[in-house]
Amino acid sequence: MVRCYHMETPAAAAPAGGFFPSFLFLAFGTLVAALLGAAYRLGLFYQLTHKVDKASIRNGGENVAAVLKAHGVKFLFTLVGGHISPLLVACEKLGIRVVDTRQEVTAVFAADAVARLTGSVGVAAVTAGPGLTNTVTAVKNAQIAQSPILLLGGAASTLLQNRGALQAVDQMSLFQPLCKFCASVRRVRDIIPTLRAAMAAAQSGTPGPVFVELPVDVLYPYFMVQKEMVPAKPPKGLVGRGVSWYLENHLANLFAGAWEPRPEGPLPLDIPQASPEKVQRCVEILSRAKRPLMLLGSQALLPPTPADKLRVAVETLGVPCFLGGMARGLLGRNHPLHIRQNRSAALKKADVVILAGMVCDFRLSYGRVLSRSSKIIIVNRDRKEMLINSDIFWKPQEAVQGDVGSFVVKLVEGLQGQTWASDWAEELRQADRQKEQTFKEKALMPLAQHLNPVRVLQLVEETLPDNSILVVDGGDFVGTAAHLVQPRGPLCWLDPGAFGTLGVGAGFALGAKLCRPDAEVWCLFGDGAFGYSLIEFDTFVRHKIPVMALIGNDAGWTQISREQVPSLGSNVACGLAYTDYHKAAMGLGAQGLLLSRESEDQMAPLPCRTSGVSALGSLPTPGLCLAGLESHPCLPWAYPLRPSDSATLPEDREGLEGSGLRGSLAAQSPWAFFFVGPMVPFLPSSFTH
Ligand SMILES: Cc1ncc(C[n+]2csc(CCOP(=O)(O)OP(=O)(O)O)c2C)c(N)n1
Ligand SMILES: [Mg+2]
Repeated sequence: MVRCYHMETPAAAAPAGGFFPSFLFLAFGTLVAALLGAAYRLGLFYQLTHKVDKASIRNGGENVAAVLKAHGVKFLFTLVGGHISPLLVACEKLGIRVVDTRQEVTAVFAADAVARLTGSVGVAAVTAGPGLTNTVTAVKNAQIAQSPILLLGGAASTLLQNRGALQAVDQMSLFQPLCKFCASVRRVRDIIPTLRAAMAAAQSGTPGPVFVELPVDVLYPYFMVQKEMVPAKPPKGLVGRGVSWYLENHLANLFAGAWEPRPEGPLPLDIPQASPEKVQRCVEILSRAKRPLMLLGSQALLPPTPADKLRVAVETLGVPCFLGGMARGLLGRNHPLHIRQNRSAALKKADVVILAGMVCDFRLSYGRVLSRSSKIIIVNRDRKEMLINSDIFWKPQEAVQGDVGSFVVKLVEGLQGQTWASDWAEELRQADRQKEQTFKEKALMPLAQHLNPVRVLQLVEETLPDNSILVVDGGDFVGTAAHLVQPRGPLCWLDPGAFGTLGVGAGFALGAKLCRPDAEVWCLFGDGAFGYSLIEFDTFVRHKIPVMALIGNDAGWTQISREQVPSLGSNVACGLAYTDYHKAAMGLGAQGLLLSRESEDQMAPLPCRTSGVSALGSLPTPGLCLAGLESHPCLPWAYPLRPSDSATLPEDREGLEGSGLRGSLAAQSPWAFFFVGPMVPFLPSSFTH
C-alpha cells in the first residue's frame, strides 16, 4: 500500500437503487463488506498468494537502488542518517556515487543541478524529520525552477508514526504543496512501483520535484524489523495475543512478495506537444512579421529536444533572441542573433514577440513590459503559468500549450527559410554595443581604494575558458555578472531561477562538476551568499571535486543595502566585514588567494590562469577564488542613486582592511585555489533590467 497524497479519492458511489429485502440482510451485508475491507487492508488476501521470505537478509534499500540504477541515476546526494543507511549502502554497492554534503539543502541543490544539466532526474536522500525540513528551500527552489528532482526521505516506522518517534514530523503535509507527486511507501513490495511512478511524474508535464517517504521498516531486512516490531515472548491474555497477532500480521504484510521480480526501468513520459493547427497559426503570424523578437527561457532546454538541435533551429529561424534562465549560453558567445542588453526597449519595438518558455512574472514586469501593439505568441508546458497576468497587463495572440523546444523546431520547419529585414537585428545590436561601451567606461574608472568590480568581471569574461560552467549566487555582484560574463555554450549557466534563493552556489557547483567533470566550474558569489556555501568546501575537498569560486567581497548585503538605506535611512543588518574567507576555506583544506588593490596588477588576467595554477579544472582540487572587491558605497558609476542618497550611506564599514596577495600558491594546500580582495559594491539596478 502506498499513500498517494496527490490523488483525489473518488466520491463514494451512490447505491445503485433497488429494494432492500430486510434490515437484517442489510446489516449482514454491511458486516461482511466491513470484514472483507479490513482483511484487504490487513493484506490477508495478498498474503494468500505471496510469501514472506523470513530467511532473506535483503533489504528495501536494495530495491530503491535497483530502480535508481535502472533509470540511469549516477549520483545520489545525501547527508546520512540511520533511517536511510540501507539505501545509501545499496546505492554504493550498485556503483551509484554517493556524495555526502554538510547540509541537506546542499544535497538537493546538487540534485537540481544534475537535473538541469543532464535533462534527467537528480536524486537526493535525507534522513527523517530535521533532515527533510532542512531541504525545504531547495525543494521549493526546484519547484519554481521546474527542475525534476526526486527527494527520498526517511521516516519513523509505519507503526510508530504519530506515536512520538524520534525525528518524527508530518512530512507528507510539509512536501505536498512543494511537490507534484508525494507518496509514503507502506510495504516493501511497493517501493519499486512507487519510485517508477515518481520518476515519471517528475519529468512529465511541467517538470518538478517529487517526494517519496520511506519509513525505516520498509528499508531494513526482515530479521531486524522483526526484532524491533514483535515481542520476543508471546504476551498473555486475549488483548496481548490480539496485539501480538496484529504485529505479526503487519510484519508479514510489510514483507510479503518483497523480493518478487518487478520491472524497474523508466515508465513512458507524458510530454505535452503543441497541436499542428496551433503551430500553423503561429507560422502565419510570424510570416507577416517585420521585426520579430524571441525570448527563450529555461523550458526551451528541456528534453526531448537536444540543446544543439534547438540552437540550429534558432539560427535557422534568424529571429533576434534574448536568452534567460537555462537558455543562457544557447547561442554561445557573441552570437549575432543574441541580444543581451536593453530588452525593454527591444520589446517595445518588436511587432511579433515569441515567449518561448518565458512567462509574464516579475521578470517581464508581469507583462507590462510588452507592447499592446505587438502580437504575442507564448508557448509553455504549463497552461496556468503561461497565462499568468494575461488580460490584465498583456494579451496573447496565440497561447500554445506544449513542449517549447519541439515547438520552436516545428515553427522553423513551417516557416521554410523565411528571412527578416537585416537592419532589425542590426538596430538591436547597435543598442547592445552602446550599453557595453558604458560598461567598458565603468571598468576603467579609477577608484581611490579597492578593486573595481566591473573590471574584475570583465577579466572573468576575458579569462573564462570555453569548457566552463558558470554558477551564480549572490546579489548585485552576480546580477552584474549576468550582463558582463557570457556563458560559453548551452547548459553552461546555473542560477537559482525565479525563487531568487541565496545559497545555491556550492550545491549547484557540486552537481555541475560531477556531471561535467571535464568542465571548469566557476562559481561567482556575493560575499553574503558565500556564507551559505563555505562549509561545503569541506565536501569538495573530501570528495576531490575541484571547483573554483570567485567571491565579490564588498563587505555587505549590498543589493538590499542600496534600497534600504535611501528609502529607510538605515543600513541595519546590511553590513558585513572584509572577512578573510579565503583563510576559512584554506582551513577546510582548499586553496585560497586574496586579491586586493595592492595586488591588482596580478589580476590581469585572473591569477588562476597566470600564476601557475592554470587549468584548475584538470587539478583534482576544488579551487576557491575570493575576489575581495571594496565596498565603498558611494561610487557614482556603480550606484544609480539620487545624489543625496550617498550622504545617508555609512562612510565606512567595519573591517575594510582587505589587502595584499595573501600567501604564495606554492605554499598553499593542494586542494583548492582562492582569490580574494576588497571590492566596491555594485548597485546597478539599471544593469539588471
Ligand atoms: C535565502 C535568501 N535570503 C535572503 C535573500 C534576500 N537578498 C537578496 S540579495 C541579498 C544580498 C546579497 O548580498 P551578496 O551576496 O553579498 O551580494 P551583493 O549584493 O553584495 O553583491 C539578500 C540578502 C534572498 N534572496 N535569499
Ligand atoms: Mg556583498
